[in-house]
Amino acid sequence: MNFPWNELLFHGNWMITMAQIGAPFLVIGVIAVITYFKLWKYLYKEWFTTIDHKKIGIMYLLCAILMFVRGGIDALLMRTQLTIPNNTFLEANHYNEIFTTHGVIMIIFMAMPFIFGLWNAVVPLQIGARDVAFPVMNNISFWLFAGAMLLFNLSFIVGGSPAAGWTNYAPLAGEFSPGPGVNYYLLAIQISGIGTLMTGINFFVTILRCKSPTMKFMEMPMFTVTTFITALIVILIFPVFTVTLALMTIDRIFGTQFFTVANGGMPMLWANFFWVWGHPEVYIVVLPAFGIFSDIIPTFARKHLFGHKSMIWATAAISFLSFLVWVHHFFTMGNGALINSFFSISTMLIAVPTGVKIFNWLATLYQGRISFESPMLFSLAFIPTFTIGGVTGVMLAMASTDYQYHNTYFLVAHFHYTLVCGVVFACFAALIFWYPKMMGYKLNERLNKPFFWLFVIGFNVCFMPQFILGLDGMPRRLYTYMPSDGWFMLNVISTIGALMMAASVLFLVANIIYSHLKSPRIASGDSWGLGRTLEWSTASSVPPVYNFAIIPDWDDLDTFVDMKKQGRHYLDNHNYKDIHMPNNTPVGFFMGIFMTIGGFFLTFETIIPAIICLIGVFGCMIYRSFQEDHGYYIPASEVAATEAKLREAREKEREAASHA
Ligand code: HEM
Ligand SMILES: [Cu+2]
Repeated sequence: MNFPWNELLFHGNWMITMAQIGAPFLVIGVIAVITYFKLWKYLYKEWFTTIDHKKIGIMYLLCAILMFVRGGIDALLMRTQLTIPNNTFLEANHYNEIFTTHGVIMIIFMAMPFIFGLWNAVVPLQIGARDVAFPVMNNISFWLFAGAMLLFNLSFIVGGSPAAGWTNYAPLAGEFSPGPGVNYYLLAIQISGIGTLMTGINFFVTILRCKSPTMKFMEMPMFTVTTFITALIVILIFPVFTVTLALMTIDRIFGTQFFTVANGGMPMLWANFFWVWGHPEVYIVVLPAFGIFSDIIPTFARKHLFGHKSMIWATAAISFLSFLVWVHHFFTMGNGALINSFFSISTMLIAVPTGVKIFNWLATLYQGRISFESPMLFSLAFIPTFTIGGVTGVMLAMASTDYQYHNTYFLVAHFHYTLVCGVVFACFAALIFWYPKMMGYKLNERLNKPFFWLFVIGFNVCFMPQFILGLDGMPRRLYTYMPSDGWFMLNVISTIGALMMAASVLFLVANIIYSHLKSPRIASGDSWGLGRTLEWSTASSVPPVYNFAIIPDWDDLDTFVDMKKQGRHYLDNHNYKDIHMPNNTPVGFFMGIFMTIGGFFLTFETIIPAIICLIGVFGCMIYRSFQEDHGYYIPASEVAATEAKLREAREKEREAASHA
């Protein structure tokens, strides 16, 4: 085996050198802390091998928040570089690497795992299920994602990061990008993509097969509905990207010519394949975000969602149209007027169902008894800011005018208005909203408020000026500019906004630590006292392992609210039966390890060890196939004891509240 040792330690600038020196210490430090506190066994048994969707959800969210920080640091470095003209803080190639890793990390390793974490944490509970349909596969999905995340981040210190943009267009990403950088991109996204596909299948089947038998399809909570439709999008488009990534990988490693300029390759094929996946991909993160707002807004407006059915149809319409718009990403790349017109019109059509949603949210607020807890604040801030993203999207959808906007900061501002207001606001709102479901206590509202205001104001201060910069002709992916360009002031303002967002995240991190130490623990499952859906009907704030001792009924959207009003609860039914539960398993963890190490060797184009790792992956599958694992039963008596204890805790809490 001839491993390219010389490529491993590459010479970047001082930041990379520092990270190269620091990373081993960080790893040793983490290992030392875990060993010192004797946590290995606990972590392995309770977390790494877990098949409990609640725990897998938390692991996804932890990774997503970590990646938000990493992607955010990338963003801050870029904003620092662009603050003044002729800046030499980052040189050109390093800037290219940073916008590439920022884009990939934010979309693939932050937004998606954030959403999947929330699916895991919430969806089985919203449908009255005991777990997902395929709990072991769920664990495998997570470890493929986590391994891929590690692999991608390794590129920063070992071998060098990709620098061809998150879109990775050929031929730049092909023959013009030697070295391991683009291979990291291809293999990390490939590995996490396989996990994503499995997650899509898992949640599609879970919602079809595991929901409470009384729950009708058109009356599922909106987060579940959007999850269902999104899971279908995942199933339809991820195979496309799997193949596309594989074609580019064999182009680069084995010398095929699918996307090359010479020898009959077709670089435009990449652009088409990429966006056939890439446009629906952004809906994979934004549709569940719409679902989150559709659950939070009614809760804090104390009304049910206006136009529930139209919301479902609008979601379906958006997802259908999302497959028919991909060419709007390259109107300027020679498609001809007829094709551009088709995609121009199909893109604008998306504004119609999206508008339906906006009006539904507004109508839900109308005459509601609104209270302004921070999840609601994020939802309210979302409506107008996202509309700016939508309106500028329609502007970009006009092929003829897009010749002006294309690849300028106008586009950068537009997609951050959709991705940050749509997805990140929703993720934060959801994190705060469902935090007690995951952790058993709330995040401190007093610390949430500065977090909210700094983030939302900082966001607008950062990205509003970029619309103007774009109209003034500032191209995206530009590492510096001249004083005579006249872009100085607006860039300064933009950077100030980015700093405000960074400061806001410090409040979030501080809050997570503070609340862990100080927040009062909640006994009731209905942590906000306003819950409308089944996740709030559980016996305790963090549900017991089996979620529901008795599978709850769901006759219509107001079942839980009506029962609360009448002083009834399905928990009053004590007719317990034995509950069947699946066992933990190490296969996912080890498959993740094999895949990651294999991906690493393939990144450095060393085939034999990569094949050995692949055999390891198959070995795990074979091991699992022959393993006899029928799960285990929690006896009815044990369920009764647990439920009695939880009931007592709830009663104590209610009494304490009535005395207060
Ligand atoms: C929250 C604060 C954020 C800031 C300050 C920020 C800033 C930036 C900057 C400065 C660029 C480079 C623009 C250029 O040179 O062309 C960029 C690109 C990008 N950002 Fe962000 N961003 C943020 C959040 C996000 C989020 C949450 C996402 C996705 C969920 C995202 C996705 C992207 C993508 C896809 C690109 C394009 C990368 C490329 O050109 O290949 N960003 N962002
Ligand atoms: Cu698109």
